Amino acid sequence: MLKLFYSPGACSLVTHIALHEAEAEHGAVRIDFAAGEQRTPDYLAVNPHGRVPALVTDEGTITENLAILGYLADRFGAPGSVPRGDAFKTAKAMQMLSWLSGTVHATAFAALFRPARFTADESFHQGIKDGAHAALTSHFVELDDLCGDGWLAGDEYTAADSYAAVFYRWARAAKFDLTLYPRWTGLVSRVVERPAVVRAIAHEGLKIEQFA
Ligand SMILES: N[C@@H](CCC(=O)N[C@@H](CS)C(=O)NCC(=O)O)C(=O)O
Repeated sequence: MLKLFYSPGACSLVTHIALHEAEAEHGAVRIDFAAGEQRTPDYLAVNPHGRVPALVTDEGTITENLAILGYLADRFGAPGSVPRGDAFKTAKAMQMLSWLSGTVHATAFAALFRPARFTADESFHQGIKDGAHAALTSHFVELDDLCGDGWLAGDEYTAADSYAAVFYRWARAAKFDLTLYPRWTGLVSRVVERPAVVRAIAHEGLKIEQFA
């Protein structure tokens, strides 16, 4: 059986949602960041990078959200991961996911929440956070522009939409003014109406109101 290692509300929620969308039988193991469980020898044996998500399969362990989403798409072909069967649709979903994961998450959010990843010199941390705040503000304007009445990557619901919902909760926690982004807000309300999303959020002990 598949086993997902996750931390509540972290980017692993994107893969957790995709597992629920696929109705894939799976177990879920919570990693408590506050207790430093991501850095224990037991967890580093699962993911040497000390990050979530990690998905344990019968064939071995897969790390990195985008790799796990591709695996779920190939195995289950359900909405909520990456579209399959149309090369252009796949590429557009991957384009969006790569931007969300590689730029918005790995540079801007990481700099805001984890400036120590960029320098150990604490005297630079506030400057890094200020730069991250400005970068995120510009990313959010772009994200809002990309949101229409449907989904982010073409006409199908994909993991890009659930990633955008995860970011929305982070942005709220970081006290960004979300009223500036009505189209993004609308997208997130459509995402959190989905039964699979409701189940994944409840499983992680989170509340829908944190996303709306
Ligand atoms: N590139 C990785 C990033 C994973 C990542 O950064 N996960 C964060 C949670 S959103 C994490 O595990 N952080 C642990 C830490 O900062 O100690 C992916 O897309 O899976």
